[in-house]
Amino acid sequence: MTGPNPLAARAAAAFERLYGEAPAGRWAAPGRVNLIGEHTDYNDGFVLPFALPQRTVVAATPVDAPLWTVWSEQAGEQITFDGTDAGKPGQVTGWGGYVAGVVWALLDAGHQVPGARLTVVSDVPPGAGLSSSAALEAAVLTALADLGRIDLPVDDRPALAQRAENVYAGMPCGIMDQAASIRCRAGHALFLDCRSLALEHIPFDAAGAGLAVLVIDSRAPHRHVTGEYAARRAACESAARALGVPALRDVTTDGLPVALARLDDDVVRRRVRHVVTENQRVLETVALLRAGDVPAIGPLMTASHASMRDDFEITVPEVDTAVEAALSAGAYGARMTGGGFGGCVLALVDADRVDAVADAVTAAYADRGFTPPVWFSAAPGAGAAALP
Ligand code: GAF
Repeated sequence: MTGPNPLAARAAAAFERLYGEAPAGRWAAPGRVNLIGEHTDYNDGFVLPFALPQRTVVAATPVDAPLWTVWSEQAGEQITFDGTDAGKPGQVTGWGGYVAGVVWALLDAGHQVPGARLTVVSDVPPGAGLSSSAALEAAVLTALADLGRIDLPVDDRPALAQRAENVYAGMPCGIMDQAASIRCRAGHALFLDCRSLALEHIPFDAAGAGLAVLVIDSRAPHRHVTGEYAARRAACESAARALGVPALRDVTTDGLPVALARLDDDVVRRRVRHVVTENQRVLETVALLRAGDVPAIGPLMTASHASMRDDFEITVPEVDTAVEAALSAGAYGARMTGGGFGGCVLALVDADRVDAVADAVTAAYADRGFTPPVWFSAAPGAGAAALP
């Protein structure tokens, strides 16, 4: 990171105010958007997220006891937990569960975890589907690994943070968000094979192509997100079992008609069709970006949205409206990003049309009586790291 970092300064100032000394260090981890590849991660498939400039900063100092004291600016509260709390998944709830979950996952993997005092400051909006929880997990994990000199290769960190969320916080997510927050690189999207965990940094320079990625927060109230997410995951896993494959990743687009014919339930057929076609769209998007043809990914984004709306059934009227209005206003492509049932829409637009497209979405929202959207344009930022 270059230049002054107001988040880091706030985290350090809060640390001094609360604990009466300067922190030993500061660490940052970003939120993410996913360019394409939704609900493919837990099907052993492909994803293509990039890190946002918005990030979570942790200031921390080790202490000599198995005790963690954590203050969060966004939550406006301080919590404390000990080794017994950290040892019992679900014991610490709310935002603190992501912190305790990381301690639990490190202990469970056999590491010596230092007790610590921490302050957390973030500009990743919570509840907007931009992976604020993964950013918190990644920032805390990076901090504790450094403070405890824990020998934990960066390749192994996303799965550890995912376990914190799956087991401690009880959210059955895939690995995309933690991998994005930990492994992304500035100027690149992260092409991740969620089966082998092989990854490739794909240059993604929308600005260089005269374009921008507009991120529109639909402001839709989240509706039963965890339950619906778990239901989608269960449907995919039962379809894979019915088809006799380890995961839906193993159904190819060529093999899709035969696979669909073997499934009785129309809902399950549509879930499978989404996953199989979405994996293919990720591969095609990566090929276009490798060829330097950024505008050409637009139709794949829009097709991904239609698949999430019609086959996976994870969109809501606010996100569909944002996509339609962005496309009508000239976007090359638009799609919901993240788990669904609210959250954000990405629109690929000419750089000089950002305001016009955002205004068109705002006007469409006003027509339908929705809470006005908020938006920003985003370029790929860096993954988790210690700050100078
Ligand atoms: C959420 C989950 F946390 C990810 O693992 C991923 O499944 C995503 O929804 C959908 O692609 O962000």
